Amino acid sequence: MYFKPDSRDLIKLLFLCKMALSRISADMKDTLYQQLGTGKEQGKKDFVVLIDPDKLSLRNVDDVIRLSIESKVDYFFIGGSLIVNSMLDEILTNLKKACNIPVFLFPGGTNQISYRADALLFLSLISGRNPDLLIGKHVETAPFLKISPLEIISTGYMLVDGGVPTTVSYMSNTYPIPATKDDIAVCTAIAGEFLGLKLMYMDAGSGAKTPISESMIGAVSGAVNCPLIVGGGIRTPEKAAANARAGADLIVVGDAIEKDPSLVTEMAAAVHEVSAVKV
Ligand code: 1GP
Repeated sequence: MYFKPDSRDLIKLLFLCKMALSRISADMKDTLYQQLGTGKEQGKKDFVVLIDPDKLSLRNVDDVIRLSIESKVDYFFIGGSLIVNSMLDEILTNLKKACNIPVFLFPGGTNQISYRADALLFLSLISGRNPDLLIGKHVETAPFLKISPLEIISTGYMLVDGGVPTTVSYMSNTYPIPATKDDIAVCTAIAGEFLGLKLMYMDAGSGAKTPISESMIGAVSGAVNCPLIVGGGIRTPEKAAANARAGADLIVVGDAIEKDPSLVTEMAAAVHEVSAVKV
């Protein structure tokens, strides 16, 4: 007895082969975290546009997406300390339709999770002493994230005083690290890395009056091996570039771009200019 395939069997077989091949190629593709690690090793500097669905008007979202594609923005972060509208899914759908720039969720709360993004910054607020934001919310969301297609990246989140009380500081009920205390920032980052956190995010908070100093960025960057994200109150291409030169691997800007989307072009160019890898 032998098996004589008919055309339907062949189509089914081809379909199964295609599925298997796409699964293998997906497995072989670098994760976003591996991509960040390789970028850091090569001295690549990334520019990240932060989209806060509460703040950015839909008209501006389209401009920001178009300019980000043209300017070769490396990543989008999406989230906010207090999302009160329901635009998260809609903006993610628009982003994914328009381009293949990877999108990270930067959640300010457990309601800000969507499977339409690529990855999620699993934030532990290590500058604060609020147990809910160190481990509590993580336990609540863990079972959902475990079965999600999102790449989960554990991230030490360090709030640094930016000269004005920020929404994130108020909502998290924590004090930021004082702006001039580089040593506290360094010890916090080292402890976070010892705990196994894979990224560090130093944030002066959205709309900070004073962005994080280059001295603190340099000190933290010299003390940990993991990729370093810096954001909060960056308003000029010069400051974005200075942060990259000081040791930040990813520079995040939200507020200034919400006010003037055309800034994306200059900011991305300024950060990429510092990069050892030409973009
Ligand atoms: C805030 O780091 C981000 O969490 C970006 O800050 O909105 O001030 O650019 P801005």
